[in-house]
Parts: sequence; C-alpha cells; structure tokens
Amino acid sequence: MRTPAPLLSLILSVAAIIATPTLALAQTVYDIESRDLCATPPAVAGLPLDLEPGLYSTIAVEGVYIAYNRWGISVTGCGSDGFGCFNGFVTQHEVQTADATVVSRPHAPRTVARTAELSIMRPYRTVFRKRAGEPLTIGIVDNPCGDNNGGVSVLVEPLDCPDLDLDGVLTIFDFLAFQNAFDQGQSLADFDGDGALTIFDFLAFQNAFDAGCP
Ligand SMILES: [Ca+2]
Ligand SMILES: [Ca+2]
Ligand SMILES: [Ca+2]
Repeated sequence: MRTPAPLLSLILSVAAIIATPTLALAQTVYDIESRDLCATPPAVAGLPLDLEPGLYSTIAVEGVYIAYNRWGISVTGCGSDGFGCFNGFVTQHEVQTADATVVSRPHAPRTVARTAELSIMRPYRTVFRKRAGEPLTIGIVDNPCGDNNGGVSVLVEPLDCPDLDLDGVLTIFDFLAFQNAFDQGQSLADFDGDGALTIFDFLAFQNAFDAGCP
C-alpha cells in the first residue's frame, strides 16, 4: 500500500523535528521540604519547574536534604539490611501539572529505609516530559503531609535519549515503558510534544530510539 503524500510529508516533518538538535540544558537541584512542599491531590504543591520542553530524569541526591520520613518519627518493619520498612525514610518525589496530575514515572517502586543515610543509597528516580505551555511543579504527593519530617534534594536533568527505564542502555524494556505510558495516557509518551497521543508518537519514539544515546 502506498503512503498518501500528505501523510508522508507529515512523517518527514516529524522526523525533521526529531532530528533537530536541542540545546543542552543545565542541571538543577530542587530542595524540597517534605511538609511545606507537599500536597494531597487535587491540591498542587512544590516548586515550579522552569524547563524547556523535552524529556527529563530526576534523581534524589545528597544536598540540603538527604531523605524524609513520611510517617513522622516512626520507623517500623525494616529488614535486616535496613530496607523494606513499613514506615521510615524515603526520597520519593513527584512532578505534577497545574491540575494535580502526576506526570513523573518512577523507574522502580520506592524503597523505605531505616535511616536517611540508607535511603539516599537507593535514590528514587523518575522520568517525565515537559510540554510547551504546560506548567509543572516538583514536590511531594502524600496524605497526610503534616506528619512529614525532613526533605529531599532532587537533581533534574535532560534525558537526551529515550532510556525510559533509566538503566543506561536502550532495550526492548524502554519500548515497553513507552507503550505502558502510551496506554496509560501519560504525557511521557507524547514524543512529538503536540499534546495528543497518536501514531506519530510511536514514529517519534522509534526515531529517537534509532538515534541512540550520545
Ligand atoms: Ca505523611
Ligand atoms: Ca533502558
Ligand atoms: Ca503526540
């Protein structure tokens, strides 16, 4: 079957957009106090993310804060290695839109640790997409927020290839992560950034995947 000319030109223009080099963006660390910059949806709390449109990763780092306890001072149920607690320290954080939708996708379930120092050894990481004209904030989504104790410092940096599971290589699992995000209607899958999820996002993902990681 021949591809209709308008469709072909649209595909080519999408490919051209994807091929356009994007400006290297600075890394930024956001220091999030776990009570003040916390909200329970539909409320939004956090710090505004001033970013160019694109794909980003987040990772908790040791900075102003190390980790926070979501349950006040309660630490219970930890394994002998100090992880897997019921209550304890986490570095979990979320990126939200103005309507409180969480748009960041964690790369693994959160780890609850006995101490802040242990918690930062398995830092929480996420990927998200910033779309043009879509204000985002980074903070903590929790219920309740008032018992939280401590904070998390989060490094946000551009993700310059579609390594959506953040393991450093492009594999079938990145495609599966893309497909999951697409199926769940997440903005992460909007690879052409037009605000809708369509077949062109599959093509744009494919182009980015083929281009590889620098
Ligand atoms: Ca809490
Ligand atoms: Ca990967
Ligand atoms: Ca799209």
